[in-house]
Amino acid sequence: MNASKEILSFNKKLEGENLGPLWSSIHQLNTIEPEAKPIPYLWKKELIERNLEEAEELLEVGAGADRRAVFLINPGMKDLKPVGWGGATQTLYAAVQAVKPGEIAPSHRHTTTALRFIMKGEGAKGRVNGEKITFEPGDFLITPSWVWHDHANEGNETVYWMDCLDSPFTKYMNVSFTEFYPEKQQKLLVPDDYSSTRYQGGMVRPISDRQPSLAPLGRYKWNQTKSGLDGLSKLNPDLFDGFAVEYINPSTGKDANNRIGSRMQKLSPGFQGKAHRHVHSNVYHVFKGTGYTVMNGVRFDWSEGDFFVIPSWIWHEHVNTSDSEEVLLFSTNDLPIMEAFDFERVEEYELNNGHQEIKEVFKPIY
Ligand code: GTQ
Repeated sequence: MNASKEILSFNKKLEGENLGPLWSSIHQLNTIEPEAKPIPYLWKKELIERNLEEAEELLEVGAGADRRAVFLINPGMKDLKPVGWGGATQTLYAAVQAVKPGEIAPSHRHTTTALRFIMKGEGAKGRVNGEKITFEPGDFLITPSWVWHDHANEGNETVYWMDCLDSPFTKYMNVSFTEFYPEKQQKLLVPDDYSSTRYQGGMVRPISDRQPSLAPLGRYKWNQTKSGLDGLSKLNPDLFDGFAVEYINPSTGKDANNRIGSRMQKLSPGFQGKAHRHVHSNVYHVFKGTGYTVMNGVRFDWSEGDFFVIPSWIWHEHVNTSDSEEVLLFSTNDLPIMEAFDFERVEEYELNNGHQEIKEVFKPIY
């Protein structure tokens, strides 16, 4: 609406009295489409590694620092305090954590929910909910809301993994509680790798789990995820995402982590995905391979170890640029939250046989 001088000064007076003029704000409140603060962005492996190495020199985990992790800040959220609400997207926090041999990241629990994808290094042992869990590259782990967790490196090399939490969401909802365990490491209550042993079959559940629980399984081994992908790869790929699987809670069939979705997807050599956009947002980690993702007409080139984000309602399509090597992408998403509130929508790109025109190439910081 074209506001007169009188209306504008009335608006100003209202705001001074902590009231809002709906006649001038209604179109910003009821937007035609989401107007996301986070933007499509990519972080190079080299940039993250260089800074983590510096942090490895600078601080010791367990003696001063609770965790050594460098998190991704979406440039569009930078003005939110503290430090962008730790947001890679509007709901998802993502980081790379490094634990050196002998270090123990002390036990705590929080309402914010978390998951990890192991990138590099052998010897990591996590304690989650009274269970000691061994994790290796390619493994996926969950530490759900309000469950004690601490991490140790009992090996000879630094271990690196991706953390993903829903902290921007819990921050926004103002529901972030944290508690510290009285000792550095929690007491073990069950045999080592207990939950993976119980769910070893993959397709059958212990009879006592007829009533579903939040986190019956703590760790998802890489070879089982790979086997799922290998099976799918004998069939036709999804036009947008290639061959993709989701990590699930084996007692409910829903997402492994109740508030964060997670996937592993394979793009066969030469795969050229079609474009679509959806309300849920994603954080991607390139586990293997090289390629690019076009987001709203900008090409983001990636290779092994890089991270990139697809915020809400951004056109995107993935391409594997190699004609011999496959691409493996690990990703997390806020689809469980979007679905819980009936927010999810998906739209396919109709023009140009489903492919965007590339107008620009993104230049990352190295
Ligand atoms: O390992 O518990 O990257 O609490 C951020 C918050 C990791 C963890 C993060 C956390 C953790």
